[in-house]
Amino acid sequence: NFQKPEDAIKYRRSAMTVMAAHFGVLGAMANGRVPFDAAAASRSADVIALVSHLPAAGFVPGTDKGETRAKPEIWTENAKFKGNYDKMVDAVGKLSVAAKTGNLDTMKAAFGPAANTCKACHDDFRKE
Ligand code: ASC
Repeated sequence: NFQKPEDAIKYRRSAMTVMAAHFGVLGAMANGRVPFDAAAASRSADVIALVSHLPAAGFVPGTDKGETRAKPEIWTENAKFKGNYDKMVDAVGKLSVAAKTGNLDTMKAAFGPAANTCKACHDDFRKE
């Protein structure tokens, strides 16, 4: 799938960068920094839900060196990593459903749990 280890690293990081940008859009609405825009929230949540499936393919063995903060535990505790990952995909799927209601409080209620799944995996599997 990838020619070189750095290609896999770049791929997964790029996907997570896209996710973070759209989490930023939703976060700004959730904390009131920008007015709630239901259509924009729905689009951002859809991007996150779609792109959430992509980083997994980039975590190929032997890609814990170079431009990455990936911990070796991703591979030595791979079942735990996959469990965290699946919780993230599930939570951002729920976030996209919530964002489509057009109700800010509903989106906010799903945003916190989704962000927590990002944080949980970073705490366990990402170096400072
Ligand atoms: C983001 C981002 C993360 C998560 C995390 C949630 O927007 O870049 O890593 O949300 O901060 O706590």
